[in-house]
Amino acid sequence: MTAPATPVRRVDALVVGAGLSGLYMLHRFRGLGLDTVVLEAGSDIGGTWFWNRYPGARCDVESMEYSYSFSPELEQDWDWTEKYPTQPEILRYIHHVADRFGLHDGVRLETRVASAHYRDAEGRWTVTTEAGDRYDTEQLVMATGCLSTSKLPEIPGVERFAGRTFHTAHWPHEEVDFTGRRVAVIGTGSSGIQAIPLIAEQAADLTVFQRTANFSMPANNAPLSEQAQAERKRGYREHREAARTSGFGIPVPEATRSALEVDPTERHAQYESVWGRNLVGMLTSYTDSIVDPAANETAAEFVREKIRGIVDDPETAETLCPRDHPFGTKRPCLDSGYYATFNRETVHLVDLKKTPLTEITEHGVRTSEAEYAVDDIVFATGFDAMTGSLAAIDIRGRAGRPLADKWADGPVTHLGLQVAGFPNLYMITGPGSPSVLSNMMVSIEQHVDFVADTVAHAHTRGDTVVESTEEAEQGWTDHVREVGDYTLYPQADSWYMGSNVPGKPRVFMAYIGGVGAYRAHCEQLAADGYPGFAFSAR
Ligand code: NA7
Repeated sequence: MTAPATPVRRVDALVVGAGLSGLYMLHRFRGLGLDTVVLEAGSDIGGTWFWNRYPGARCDVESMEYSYSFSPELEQDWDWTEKYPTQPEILRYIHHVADRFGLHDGVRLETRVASAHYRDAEGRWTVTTEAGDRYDTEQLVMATGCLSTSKLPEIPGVERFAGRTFHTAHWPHEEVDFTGRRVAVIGTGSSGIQAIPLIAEQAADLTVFQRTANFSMPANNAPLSEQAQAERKRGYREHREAARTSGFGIPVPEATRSALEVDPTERHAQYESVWGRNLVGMLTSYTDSIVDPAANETAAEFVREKIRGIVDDPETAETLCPRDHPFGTKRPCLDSGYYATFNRETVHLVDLKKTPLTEITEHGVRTSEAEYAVDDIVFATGFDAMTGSLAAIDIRGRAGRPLADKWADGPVTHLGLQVAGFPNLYMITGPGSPSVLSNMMVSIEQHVDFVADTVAHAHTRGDTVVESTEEAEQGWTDHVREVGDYTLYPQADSWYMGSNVPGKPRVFMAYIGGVGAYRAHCEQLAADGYPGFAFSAR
């Protein structure tokens, strides 16, 4: 006797991921009357903010900017407590939103999607979970996040280590105590830079293994005063509009001059005025900050001076000074006491550029020069960014073509939203959209709204299938590359370029044309009847 096949559940729309984008997509699709299910691998909603619970985990966009704008009542009712929100506070906010808009019952937790196959004849997708459940859906939205598939260092021995290991992106739910322990942290991106000062407060001894020195600016985080909050709330609508039309999704004054045409004293004063206040301002102080190496170097050297001013030991300070990539071309960080942590006697820095990691041993971490005995290892080694979570699912479009095959040389997309040959498949903040080069909330809402509006438009026409054309996709992919090549971004070995994952094609995966220009382009397409999209009925 064969086991009966799992019944297929037929829905209008299936969303993968219950983070900030998946939940808003659910809300919008329900508003269109679509029977929608969200499948979420985690045991609770929240996406990035569910998983990344390491000490010091905090958003480096201000809380009053990093929040939904779709509901004026929501933004008036919710009170943030700090300038930059902690992970627990963002998670509480996400739960508040899910409660308020009745979203919980649309989400199936602990459900990881294994495959999604398009059925040409019917114009529908079959989605199968790892547990073997099957869904038949017209619309399929990948709200899988840009930074959700974590990576470990590519060195042998992790399983051999006798002590405790942690990855910042899979932190335990219970508190981890490092008191009295010898700890290694590998990785100095945003996660490492946020966690290191707090781990150092507890650990008996902390060794930081740095492959690339990063640029970081003090967050100067503080409680949000009632007055500041009330003031923003009074002008919230205008502020949101300014964010939507800005470059990075955070309103800043527009630069008018080259960094090289102002005298050094004035330039220094300008950097001082944004230092510790506005990270985007450091990138946008001058028209050529991110396109001209000499202009960029003025900002880079300003940060190095700050590092030398904080770190007592000159050799350690030099090791912490980034020199191998232009300022801003790897994600610059915000910190709370990161550089000063290296003034503690119990904290040591190992430069992996000089002495590379070779293996994890039973007792600790070995480099080409020495073995460091530790009790705990914290991997702050980042993610297979932008494409990792899509690659983890067996996605097949028309004629059974795998997405992996289509993207063998790097992602090609139309607007970072769709892929030709994969009808009705949408990505929220996918590669080729402003995504990680913007305030994610602004980009998420724009993408979700565009998807909902496009689906509604198709249905109004009596169509059920929307697919980007090959020409539109090629045109957009070329445009993303051209705009990227105009900047210094491709010069860095960054996760924006896929360089942190061995074997990944080296392609600049985000759109740096700005969220305002991107939004205007999308709105124009919609106003013109969606050129570059083919509509049909099944
Ligand atoms: P990141 O920014 O990718 O940082 C990962 C860090 O781990 C970075 O310093 C890496 O060095 C380092 N790393 C990665 N692999 C290795 C190996 N094999 N050996 C040594 N060091 C390694 O991830 P985060 O989690 O910190 O932050 C991700 C984003 O989340 C952040 O940008 C914000 O947008 C929020 P590398 O620089 O690759 O030389």
